[in-house]
Amino acid sequence: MLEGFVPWPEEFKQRYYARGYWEGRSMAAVFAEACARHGDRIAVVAGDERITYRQLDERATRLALHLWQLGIRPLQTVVVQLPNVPEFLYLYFALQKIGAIGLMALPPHRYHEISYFVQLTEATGYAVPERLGDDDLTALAARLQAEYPSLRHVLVHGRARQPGHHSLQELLHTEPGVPEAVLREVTIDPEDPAVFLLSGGTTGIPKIIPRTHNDYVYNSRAAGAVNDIRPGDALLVVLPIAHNFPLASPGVQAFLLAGARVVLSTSTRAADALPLIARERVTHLELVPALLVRWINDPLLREHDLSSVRIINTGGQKLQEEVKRRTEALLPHAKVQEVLGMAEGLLNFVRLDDPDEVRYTTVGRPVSPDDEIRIVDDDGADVPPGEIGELWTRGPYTLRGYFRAPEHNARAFTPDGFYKTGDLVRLHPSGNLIVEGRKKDLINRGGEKISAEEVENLILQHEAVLNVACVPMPDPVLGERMCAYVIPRGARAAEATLTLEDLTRFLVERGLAKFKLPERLELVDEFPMSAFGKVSKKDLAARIAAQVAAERAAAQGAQASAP
Ligand code: OOB
Repeated sequence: MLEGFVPWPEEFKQRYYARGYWEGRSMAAVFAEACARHGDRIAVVAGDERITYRQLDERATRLALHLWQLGIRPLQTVVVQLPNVPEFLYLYFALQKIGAIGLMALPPHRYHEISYFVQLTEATGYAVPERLGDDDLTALAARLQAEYPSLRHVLVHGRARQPGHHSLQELLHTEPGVPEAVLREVTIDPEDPAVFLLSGGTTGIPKIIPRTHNDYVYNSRAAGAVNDIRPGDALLVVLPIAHNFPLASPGVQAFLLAGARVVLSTSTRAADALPLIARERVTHLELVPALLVRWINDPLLREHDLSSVRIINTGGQKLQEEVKRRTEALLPHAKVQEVLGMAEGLLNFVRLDDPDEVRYTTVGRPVSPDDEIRIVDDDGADVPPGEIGELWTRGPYTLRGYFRAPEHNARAFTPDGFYKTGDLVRLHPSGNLIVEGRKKDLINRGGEKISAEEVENLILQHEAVLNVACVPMPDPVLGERMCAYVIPRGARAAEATLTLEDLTRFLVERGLAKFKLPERLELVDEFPMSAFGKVSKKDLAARIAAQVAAERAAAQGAQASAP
């Protein structure tokens, strides 16, 4: 077994096999079977390229042989940092065929994060595009190779210009020097990690989440089962493909298992994505709220025929009820289906046949009958039904520990294996969950805790507000006060007229306790985003802290120089 991987205890393994959640097969075997079954159907669409299931499997096999020839072996890690291109998929499945582990880095990661991943996993390979934005990633790869001798192989999407780097496209066009028979000799234990995902935590460097062959296949089967995926359907992959949501929840994996199509988009712009949806008759979207809000506010929405879209999954952050209703008014053929998911495992989906009121106000319920859930108070005691507590979970596809992180694991898991999500939830009478915020998404105003989410929900009801994020700002007296960042509705931030006084009046009229009033309003045109596209409160808090410090320094300077 891989050193640093935390397995499920034996009794749980037995239960998950006995109930059929775990198939005891490698991902390679499961996807090879799907490719054989759906042979000439289209699996992947990328630009003008259409790739059949057979071609997908052939190309992955060819690449697998090259990787083997290079010397990559089972349970070695290859950091994969590629955009939404077919080569991502060839490589993803190629790594599985040789039992190697792809670590799913996101496009914005740079030296700080990647060096940590390489060091911790002793990665032997790193796959990059030639360029990402303004950055030359092959130069970053070369630097990492100089620092980490384990990193022997760099695979480039594009031209390989450094000695020892290999172009993925060239490998795909070259006959490998080893016979296909070597792949039959590769032994893979389905209880081993198949993929390393990254935690979506908004503090610190992401942690590494091992997903095993058994659990990650089940993850997609269970998510697929509640998403009404039919053979002619098509999923738009517009979020970064390396993230659990578009990759496997239900994502690429469930769509390929169903013999459906995945349509790759390298752009999130409405001008690019909307015509693609229309052209490919896309049936399923997976979006973060910020992206959905952008698209439904774009005048282009009315110019394209989007009537093929039946299901819009949103996840990653809370989607406001009002946005769900507006989306369905604009796209009457579609249902919005929210998901509370996490790379660590647990997936909650609203069910398509839940009553509208439940669909609009909850984030759904677990997809597996053996997902165990507890909602607990600060002492770890279960709260009465309907009350707010932290969500703890364990189950057949939820990790038992981050990779090589024993100290963190001691805090993030209970002794009996529940993962402490940090999410504050409560049980709706329907049995679905409602997210009430993050355990640490609090502003500590002189000891009084203010839930950012609670205040945000009220501010969102103001007609001049399109979106809001409340963050702590440092204060010499109270420790923290609350600052509200607002994106105004219908006006650029520079022209908007909303003031803190307006907002305060509005909140007081709604009966908000005085100590929960925001004490500063910042109007902005957009929010900084995390690597995956979630609003980054960490960056907003840093921004206001820097601003407050600068203002204080300026004020002191002015005082010192006053006559
Ligand atoms: C997804 O995964 P991660 O790992 O990037 O982030 C997980 C965290 C959750 O613990 C929760 O704090 C937040 O993101 N979250 C939501 C949410 N969905 C995720 N918070 C409120 N409402 C929601 N609907 O974000 C992810 C993984 C698979 C599918 C979908 C999302």
